[in-house]
Amino acid sequence: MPNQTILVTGANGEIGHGLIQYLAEQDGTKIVALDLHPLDETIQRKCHRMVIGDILDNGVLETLFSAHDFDTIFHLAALLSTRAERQPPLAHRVNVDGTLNLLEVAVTQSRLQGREIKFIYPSSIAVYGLPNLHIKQDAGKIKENAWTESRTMYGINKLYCEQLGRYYANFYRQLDVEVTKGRVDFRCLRFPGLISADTLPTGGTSDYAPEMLHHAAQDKPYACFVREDTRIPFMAMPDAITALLSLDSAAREKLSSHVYNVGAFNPSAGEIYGRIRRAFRDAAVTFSPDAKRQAIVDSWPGDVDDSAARADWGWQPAYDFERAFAEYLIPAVTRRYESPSGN
Ligand code: AKB
Repeated sequence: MPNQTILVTGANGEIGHGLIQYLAEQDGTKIVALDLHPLDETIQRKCHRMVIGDILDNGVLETLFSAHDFDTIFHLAALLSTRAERQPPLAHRVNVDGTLNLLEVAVTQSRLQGREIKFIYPSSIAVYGLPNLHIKQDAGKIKENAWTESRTMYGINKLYCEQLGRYYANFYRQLDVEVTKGRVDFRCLRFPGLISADTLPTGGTSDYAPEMLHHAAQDKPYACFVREDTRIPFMAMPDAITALLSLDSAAREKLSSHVYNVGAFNPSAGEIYGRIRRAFRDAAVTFSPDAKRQAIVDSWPGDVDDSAARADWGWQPAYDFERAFAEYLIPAVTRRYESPSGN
């Protein structure tokens, strides 16, 4: 995607870090980063512009969109599932109102200029809600339109925003007398839990996997807040970035949906611990489930059916469970904590 102007919201978050590192290597790409907090030095210097501001502040968004003609928006800003459960109205404001604000400025810009703006939106396995463990086990790989009765504020926010995106892409102001050219090309991925060697997530409920790894690499004990047999899908961060970029560059006529599952591997918490212990022999993990967070993870699928993504735009993760740990996570996390700055 050479010579594009790209907006990344929530730029300082986990996905933002990985995405900006990659985008910065593309010739001529101008990255405009928006976050509530100043960006880490490592990614700040890769951006054309950094704006410290809130997606809930229409003034900030209007100023941003009057200064730049965006080709693509990666809307990553969100409050994750555990945090959202603690502050539901705030989660609704950030996750839903924030997304609506961005869709609105995006569609306004696209209509004024008579062109399309791509809107890439990470959703989550949190949109699913399996009622109990028996059903979860029997359900196997879940398709996009099954079991979407989430029990979390975050999952419900994401599910609704998927629908908002579909509306903005296809039906926005459908009663207007004049048909205005220009639209939002909304494309969404439902991510599993993500594991990065460079950053730790904050406020999620799949955080036990990355937390276990980062604690072990620092020789710190870790009390895992879910049972050993807990199973949900995960993905290594490089594959998450690949998924976003592949969906972004897919030809629109190939896309049969606005929303796609993407999967990679689905180990139990005990299997994750076993793999970590092969690399860090002294890793000290105890399992002390927190019943409430456990119930959330138990309601998420054990695996997802991502055949639509594979068929439509060639989704294929590079990292399975073994390769993710052997070739990416263990070496990178070891380097990270060996270096004096911890970076
Ligand atoms: C969370 O735990 O909230 C996120 C997610 C599964 O979307 N990592």
